[in-house]
Amino acid sequence: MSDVSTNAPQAKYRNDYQAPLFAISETDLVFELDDHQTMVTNTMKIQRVGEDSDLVLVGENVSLLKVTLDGRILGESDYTQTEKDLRIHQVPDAFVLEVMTQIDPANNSALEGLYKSAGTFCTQCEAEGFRRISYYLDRPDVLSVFTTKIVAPKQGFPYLLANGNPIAHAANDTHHSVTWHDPHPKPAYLFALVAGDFDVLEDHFETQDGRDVLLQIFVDKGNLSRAQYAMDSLKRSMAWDEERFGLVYDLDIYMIVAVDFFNMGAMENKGLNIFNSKYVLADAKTATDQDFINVESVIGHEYFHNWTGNRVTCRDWFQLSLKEGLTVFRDQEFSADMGMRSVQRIQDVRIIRSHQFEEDAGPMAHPIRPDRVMEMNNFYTVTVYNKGAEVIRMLHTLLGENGFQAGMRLYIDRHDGQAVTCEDFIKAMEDANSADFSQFRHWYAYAGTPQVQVHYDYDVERQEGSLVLTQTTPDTPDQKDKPAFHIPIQVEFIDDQGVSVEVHVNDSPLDLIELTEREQCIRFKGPKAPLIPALLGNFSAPIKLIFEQNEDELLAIMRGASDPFLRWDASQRIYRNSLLTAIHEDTDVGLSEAMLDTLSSVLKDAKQDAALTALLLQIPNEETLAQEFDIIPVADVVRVVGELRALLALALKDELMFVWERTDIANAGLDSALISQRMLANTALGYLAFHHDDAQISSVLKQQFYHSASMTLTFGALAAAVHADHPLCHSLLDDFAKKWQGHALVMDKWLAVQASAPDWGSAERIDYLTHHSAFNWTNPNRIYALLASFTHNLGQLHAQDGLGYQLLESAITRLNASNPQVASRLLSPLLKWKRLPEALQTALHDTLVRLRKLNNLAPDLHEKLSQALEEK
Ligand code: B3K
Ligand code: ZN
Repeated sequence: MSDVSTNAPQAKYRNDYQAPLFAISETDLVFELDDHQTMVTNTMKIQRVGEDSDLVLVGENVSLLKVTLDGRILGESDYTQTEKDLRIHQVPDAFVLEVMTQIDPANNSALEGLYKSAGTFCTQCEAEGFRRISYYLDRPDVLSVFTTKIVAPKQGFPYLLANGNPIAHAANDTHHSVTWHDPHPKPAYLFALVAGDFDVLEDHFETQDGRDVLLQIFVDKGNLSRAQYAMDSLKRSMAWDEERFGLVYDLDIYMIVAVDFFNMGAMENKGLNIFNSKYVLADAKTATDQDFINVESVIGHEYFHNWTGNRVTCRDWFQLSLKEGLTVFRDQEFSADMGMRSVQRIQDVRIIRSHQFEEDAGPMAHPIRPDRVMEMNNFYTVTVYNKGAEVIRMLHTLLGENGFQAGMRLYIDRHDGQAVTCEDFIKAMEDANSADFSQFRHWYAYAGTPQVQVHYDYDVERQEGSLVLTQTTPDTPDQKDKPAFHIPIQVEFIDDQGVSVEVHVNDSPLDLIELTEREQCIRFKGPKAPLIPALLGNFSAPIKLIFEQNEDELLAIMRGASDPFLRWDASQRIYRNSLLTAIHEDTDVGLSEAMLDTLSSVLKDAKQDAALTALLLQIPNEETLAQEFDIIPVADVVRVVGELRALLALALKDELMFVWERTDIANAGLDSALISQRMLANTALGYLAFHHDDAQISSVLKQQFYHSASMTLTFGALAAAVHADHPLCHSLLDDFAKKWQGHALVMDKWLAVQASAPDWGSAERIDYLTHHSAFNWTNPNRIYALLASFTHNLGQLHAQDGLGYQLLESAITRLNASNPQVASRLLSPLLKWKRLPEALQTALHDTLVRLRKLNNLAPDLHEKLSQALEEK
C-alpha cells in the first residue's frame, strides 16, 4: 500500500504530559555483542507508582525473544506486542521483569541505539534511541540505577566501556566481559556502551573537594597526539565549572570516546561521553583554529551537561531547552572566558541572525519549549539550543552575575536528582532573586522573532531626549496575536566627539532599558551636544531592531562605541544598506568614501584588535541578506554580495596586503594574538584573491598555501582561491587532495570549500564529488561537509536550472531509507519554497510534493514536509 496517510506518525503535545505509572529502581543489562545478533538481557526492578494499569514498554526494531516476570516465563496471553510497544497485562505492584531482545548493530545505518562505527560498537540513546536496544520506559522522567555487563570477543574488542565504575571482569579463551555500575540514577537516554580497540590518552584531575578523577580519551589507534588538545580542554572545563559555577564532578572516572560515525557533535552520557571524532582530534597540521575552538567548546558543553542535564534532567522532551539552552549558555561563557569574549559574542550572534531567525520565520518555527512534536530528533534546533541560550543570557543580563548564580544554586539544590521543567528553572531564578518573570516566560511559550521599532529624538538645548520603542512579534504557523515580551535592551550613547557618554534617567545612568509594554517611551537627560544612540549592546535580546540611522551615525558608532558588538553591528548595517540600495535601485553596489576611509584606517591601525578588524571586514553573506526579503530575489542577492566583495578587494588592496604581510605564517601557536592575526590574514587573502591577474597576489596565495605551519592558513589560502574562483584554485585543490587523501576530517574541508563556493559549488560539481573517494553516503560528516554546505550556497541551491533541487531530492530520498536524521537536516533549507520567485517556487514545491509521497517516509521528513506543505 502506498497510501501515505495510513501509517502517518502521530504528533505529541506538551500539555498531554502524564507522570509515569511505574518506576524502575534498578536496570541490569547484559550485552552479548555480535555484529548481527547482539543479545540484550534487560532485568528491571519495577514498582507501580500510579494507577492500576498494564505495564507498557516501548521498543523499536528489536526482536523479542523472551519475557520473564518474577522468574516465570510469560506466554503469549500474558502480553500484547505491537509494532512499537509491549504491553504486559496484570502486573503486580512490585516485580522483576526480564526482557530478552536481539538486535542487529552492523545494519543500523540510522546511528541510533546500538550501532557499529567502523570497527567499534557504540550507542546513541538521546532522545529515544534506547528503545532500539530493549523494551523500556524510554522517557527522561524515569530514572534508574544501571548495571551493565558487556560480553565480547577479546579479539578486536579489548576495551569494553559503559557508564559509572568498572566492578567486575571475567574472561575465557576467546571472550571477555566487564561489568560497570553507575551509582547515579539516570534516564535511559544517558545510557552508553562502547566496545572496540583504541589508543588511550590518560590524565587526572583533582576536584576542589579532593577527588582524584581519572580522565581517559579513547581514539583510533595512531591518533593519540591529536587528542591532547581535547584533554587540555577537558581539564579547563572542569576547573572553570568549579570556579564560575561552583559545580564539581561526581564520579572517579570520566571517559570520552571518539567515533567516526555520529549524527551530531557529541553526547553527554553519564561518565562516558561519545564524541564525533571531529570534536576530539586536532593538531596544528590538520585542524584550523576554528576546529580547536570547536573542540574546546564541545568538550566543555558535554562536560557541563553533567550538572545541567544529567544531575538535573528534563521531565519530558518538550523541556529540551532546559538542559540545552542552559548548557549552550554555559559553553559560550566558558569559551568567552578562555578566549576572546567579543569575537565569541559576535560569532554567536551571527548564528542566531543567519540560522535561528530563518527558522523562526519558516514553517518549522517553534518556541524554545515546543508544544507539539512528531519526531523529537527534529527539535535539536538552533531555536532550542541557541535561542534557548539567548533566553538564559537575558536572565543573566537582568539579574547580573551574582543574581544569576544565586538562581543557579537554588535550581541545583532544589532539583538535584530530579527530572524537571523550564518552569522549575525560572521559578528558581525568581525565588532566589525575589524577581517576577511572569512576562519573561513568554520567551518560552512563543515562537517568532520580536521586532522593535525605534524613534529617537534629542533636544540639545534642553539636554533632553526620548526613545520610543514599539514591539511586535510576527505570527508563526500555530500562533497569532502574541503578547508583549519582556526585552532587555542595552544602550549607550556617542557624542559629537565620537566618544561614548552617559545619559541619565532620574539621575541614574541609563544603560539598560527593560521594554515590557507594546509601546514605551524613555526620557533621559544628556550633555549639551548631539547624541547618537547605539542600541542592543552585546545583542542583549534575540530580536530585530528596526532603527533607521544614517551613515554618519553608523560610522560614529563603528568608530566610537565602547561595546565591540555595537561597533561590528554598525559595520554590518552599513554593508546591508548598500546591498539593499543596489537591489532596490538596480544599480551597482557602492560604498561611501567615508566608510572606505574608516575601514582603511582600521586596517592600518596596528593597535586595533586583528580579530575584530577581520570581523568588521566580513560582509553579510547571501543567506543573511536573503532574510531581508519576503520573496528572495536570488539572482540579485548573489550579484550584489559578489559586487561588494569585489569592490572591497579593489578599494582596500594596499591595506589588505599590508596586514597580510604582518602575519607570522611560520608560527602555529594558539594564543589569541596569533589566532586573531590568522583570522585577519585569511580575511585579507579572501579579498586579495579577487585580483586574478596580479602576480604578487598569486605568489602570496602560494606562499600561504604551501609554506604555513598551520592548517588555518593552508586552508584559508585554498578557501580564498576557490571562493574567488582564482586561476590557481585548480592546482591548489589538486595538491590539497593529493596531500590529504585518506585523512577524512581534512578532506571534509576540501569537500565543504567547494560546496560553499559561489562559482565552484554548482550542483553538477557536487554531484560529481559524491562519487569521489573522499565522499561516503554512510558517514554523516561527509554528508554535512558536502551536501549540507551546498544547502547553504544560496545561488547554487536555487539555481535556475533546478539542478540544485534535483541533487537534494535524490540525496534526501536515499537518506530517508538509511539515515532519516541526516536526511531531515538536509531538508530544512528547502522548506522556504514560498519565499522564492515564481519559477523556483514551483520547482521547489514540486520537489517537496514528490518527497512527501515517498514510500516509507520517515517521521523526521513527514513532520517537516507536512508543515511546509501546510497539510492540516
Ligand atoms: N544531547 C546531545 C544531542 C543528542 C541528539 C539526539 N538526536 C548533544 C548535546 O547537545 O550535547
Ligand atoms: Zn547539549
